[in-house]
Amino acid sequence: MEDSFSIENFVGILKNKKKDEAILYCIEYLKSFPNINPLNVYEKFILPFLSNYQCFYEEEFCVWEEHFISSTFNSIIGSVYPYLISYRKVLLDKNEVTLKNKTILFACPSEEYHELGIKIVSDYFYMEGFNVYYLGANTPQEEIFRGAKILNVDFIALSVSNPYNILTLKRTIKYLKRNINEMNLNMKIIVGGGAFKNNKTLVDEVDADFFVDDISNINEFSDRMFKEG
Ligand code: B12
Repeated sequence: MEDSFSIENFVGILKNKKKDEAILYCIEYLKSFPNINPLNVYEKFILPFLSNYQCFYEEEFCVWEEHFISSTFNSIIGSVYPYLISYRKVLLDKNEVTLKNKTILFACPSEEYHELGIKIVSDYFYMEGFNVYYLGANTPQEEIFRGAKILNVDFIALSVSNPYNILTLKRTIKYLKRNINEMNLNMKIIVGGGAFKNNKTLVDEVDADFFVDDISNINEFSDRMFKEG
């Protein structure tokens, strides 16, 4: 079947603020191509949209519009999830993916409100066969640790987009590592997010165990985590 779904159409729909239409566009795409990995919705529409996004109006920034787009994307991501569940089952049945028996908790530290990237990343790890728990934006360090301990996770994955939050990330990792060591737990910390994009030296500064800069590296990285984790 010919693919008539395009990023240009999708951008046009959002420019006109048609939330329902944008959600249905993505769902129609999945229904039209039932054999594709539903993560394609992210790669074909959401990621290219966000990486090129600039305010549709004359002002340099329009935060209200960023909020509108984010809430629309949260609905799309939620609508795609049942498709991910079914498709992962197909991949498992065909032995194209194996259950990793490893658990990852995903969160953004305090004051970090950019959560779309890490939500998307958590879905990629889910499709790689990991157990995932997604806590979302602005999560206090004490709650990240409490959740990680109760859920007995192997990895804590943290995301920071706003460079101002690097200091908080650093403090959070210090707190987590202290508690992990004191309780003799076996948990590793992964970091990623836009704040590292133009300054990779920050990775050493925050003292995480792993850094992944893009979803294109998740497949290779998840194999490594599975073996070394
Ligand atoms: C949407 C958005 C928002 C939304 C976020 C809503 C939400 N629920 O997430 C809202 C409106 C809340 C917001 C607020 C702000 N934002 Co804002 N926002 C954006 C925007 C448009 C898109 C961000 C995004 O989702 N990108 C797409 C995702 C997929 O990319 P990503 O997060 O980098 O994730 C990828 C990788 O980094 C990686 N990854 C990410 N996390 C992790 C974690 C792990 C463990 C791993 C393995 C990988 C990984 O995988 C992802 C896929 O490849 C960008 C501009 C842009 N065009 O990018 C600005 C942007 C990030 N915001 C910015 C700013 C300044 C702010 C505000 C301070 C002011 C404002 N504009 O309101 C506040 C700060 C809030 C806070 N304290 O955190 C700046 C950041 C500053 C900078 N110098 O880089 C940007 C770059 C805009 C700009 N050009 O100035 N924002």
